[in-house]
Amino acid sequence: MKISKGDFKAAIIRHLHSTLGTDENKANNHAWWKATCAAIQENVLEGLRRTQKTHYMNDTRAVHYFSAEFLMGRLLSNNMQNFGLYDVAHGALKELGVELADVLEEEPDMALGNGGLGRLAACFIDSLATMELPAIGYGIHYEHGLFRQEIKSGAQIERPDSWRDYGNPWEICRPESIQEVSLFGYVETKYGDNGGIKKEWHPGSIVKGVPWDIPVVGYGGKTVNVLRLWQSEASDYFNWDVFNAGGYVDAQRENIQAETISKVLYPNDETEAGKELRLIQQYFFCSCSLKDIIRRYKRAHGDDWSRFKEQVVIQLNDTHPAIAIPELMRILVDRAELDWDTAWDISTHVFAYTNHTLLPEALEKWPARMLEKILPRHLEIIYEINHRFMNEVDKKWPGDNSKKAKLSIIEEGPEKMVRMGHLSVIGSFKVNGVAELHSRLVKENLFPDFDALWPDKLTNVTNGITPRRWLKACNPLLSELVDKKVGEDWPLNLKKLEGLAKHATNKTFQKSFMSVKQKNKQLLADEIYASTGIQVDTNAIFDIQIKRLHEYKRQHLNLLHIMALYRRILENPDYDMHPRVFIFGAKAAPGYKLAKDIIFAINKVADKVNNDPRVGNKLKVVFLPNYRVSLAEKMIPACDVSEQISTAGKEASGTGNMKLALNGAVTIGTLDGANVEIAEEVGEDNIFIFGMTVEDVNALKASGYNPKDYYYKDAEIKAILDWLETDYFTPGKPGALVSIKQSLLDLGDPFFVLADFRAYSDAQIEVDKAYRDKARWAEMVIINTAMMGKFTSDRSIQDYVDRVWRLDSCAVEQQKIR
Ligand code: GL7
Repeated sequence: MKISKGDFKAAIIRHLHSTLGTDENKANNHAWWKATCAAIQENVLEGLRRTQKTHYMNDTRAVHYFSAEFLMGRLLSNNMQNFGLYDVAHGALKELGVELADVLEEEPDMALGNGGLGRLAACFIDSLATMELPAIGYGIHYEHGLFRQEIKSGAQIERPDSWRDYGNPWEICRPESIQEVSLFGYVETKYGDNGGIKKEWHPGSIVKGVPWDIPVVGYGGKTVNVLRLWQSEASDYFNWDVFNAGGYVDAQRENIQAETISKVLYPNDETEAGKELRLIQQYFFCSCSLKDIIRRYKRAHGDDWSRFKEQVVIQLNDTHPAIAIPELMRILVDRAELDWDTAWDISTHVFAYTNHTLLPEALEKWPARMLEKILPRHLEIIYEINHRFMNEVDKKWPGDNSKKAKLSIIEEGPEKMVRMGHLSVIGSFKVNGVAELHSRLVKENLFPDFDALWPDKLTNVTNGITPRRWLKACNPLLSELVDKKVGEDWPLNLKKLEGLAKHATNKTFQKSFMSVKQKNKQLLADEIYASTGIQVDTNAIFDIQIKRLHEYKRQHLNLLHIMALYRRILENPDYDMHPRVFIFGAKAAPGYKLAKDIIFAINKVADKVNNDPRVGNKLKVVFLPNYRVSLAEKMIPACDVSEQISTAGKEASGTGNMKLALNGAVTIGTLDGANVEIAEEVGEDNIFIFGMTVEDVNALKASGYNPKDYYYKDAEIKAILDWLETDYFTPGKPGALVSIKQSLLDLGDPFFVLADFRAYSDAQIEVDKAYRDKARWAEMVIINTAMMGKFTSDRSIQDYVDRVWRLDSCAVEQQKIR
């Protein structure tokens, strides 16, 4: 039963009155937002109850997605879409004199993640619910998510994010499912009468994990799964037991402030934080989650562990939750008193691990000393896992000590380190990379010996994105057009978009498609003006690079090219190019100096270019502050050219590349990550591929790369880099931008920016040419949208189901929509 506009209106008013204690005359947009959420939440909770009951009755096997990050963004519009209530809500609010668009803007983003890895987790739980798969997301209920970025005089300033300061209407606290987590202390070895030994961990500190559930509504509103996030609190009876049992003063000293554990998200992307608190965060949420899974399992199976591996699969989203492996072993061996082999058999049939990066600085390693202090029993278990594994290595490569050293979980050196990647591979039954190229490099370069040892363990699952958020919700105009051409079920079957391809050369359809793009560009232009005061021409090419700021992503390659264009215009006022607006969105890790310098440089170059009358409208540069999911939703539909220009071999997959192409942008990119597969899908005529391949990069590295060769041979490169040293862009402050030049010349240009510059610049000339041919461009754009079917996260999830999880969907009785 569909809810009517009248009923929905009544529900909103009812919540204004009795949930919020206000009324129609007093309510501001925030109150309307909360009341609308509450009205939708009625449906959400009914769906949740039905889903949980169905899963319980059917005793379903479920996947448990362990992730330190879930970058959810806003939920109201998504939940309305998924229940098919968007138009109803829009109409109901209109009759109340309220604009839905304004109401939606009230919702703070749930930014409990850094970038692609966290957003992938959010897309995956959307697909899991949509595909009616029994699944739970497990993570951390950070009080502060990723910092809010302000730009002051061109520089990034970090401000705290407070996403739930005024209450979050979606989350439900579940005090009935609180867990206790132990930390610190020591391990006692007890000798039994029969000669057996037993280990007992006497923790030095205990904290409480309080679960908050965020319902995850599948498209169609049938299955509502949950994302369960743990918040840390001081334990009630805290250390009395510990204190009395051990009687030692250290218990107090070791006690960290319990609340700090879930206080903040580490703002680093692709770098290992390497901090004690970070390890505690990881252990905290893994321990709570495992105990939660076991509690649920025991409700159905009591102490019979034999079916555990049939019921439970746990996906480790990168190594951040890898400590769950020894934690499950500890619970099974020390608590449930299973023998080691039985416990290991269960464990290694439960865990699977996704690798998201090859960057060495992101591969987690913990000092053994730190583990010993925080999790003394887990370190012992890791040693035991490693000892047995080394025996296995010895069987395969007898007497080969260098193999052992290479494969060991323990890295010997001045400081003994525990390699969490190795632990994850050894403790999992499947390991996957996130795009074809990346998975090949995982096999060939990162874990070749593991691949030799277990040839079936390493596999690929190419990433995907949810088309519900990343086309249907964020681009209503294009969605409507697509509906008319291919029918309305493409959000569930994205391959249907291929039906657009046959219209790609149709003039009328080209016109409609490009008119949608033009309208979306106007909306973004308004947003740009509102947030930066910069006026941009919507007839210009909108060229967008949105992603975390990192040298390997090469925003500075983009910047050097912008400077080159600027210089060409100054040298030749008639320089022939179609007007272009370069738009950036990016946050830099607060401690990443060069990344912050690049943001500063972009803003300084923007100031100059945008205010130089000699340039006119030909060139504009915009840095939109505080890039986040909700801003991405506004930028992506308006993009003409998508910048995916990482050094080949460095971007594991990328997912922004998929979102932009889906919304009718043409990619300029390297053969890296999922760009390779995007190129396969759209065909080489509909993408601008440039620059070195992974093999080229390796060859150049081997032959000895010297960036100065490019500096001295290419006059334009030299002029641009020298320009950075003057005070042209920073009047009165010469040298303010010099760190970029230094990184490229004196520090060896580790990401081959100069080596790829000319190829990039040439490719941009091709882009310019193609755009000026309106018919050709429209065709390219349409083909891009048409051929993105592969990149729905539903396909990724189906690959996980087939290759990793062996999971069945479970139909939940269709709820009444109230
Ligand atoms: C990342 C990769 O860098 C990115 O290419 C990939 O798309 C994403 C999801 O698989 O994972 N790995 C990583 O450590 N971060 C990523 O975004 C932070």
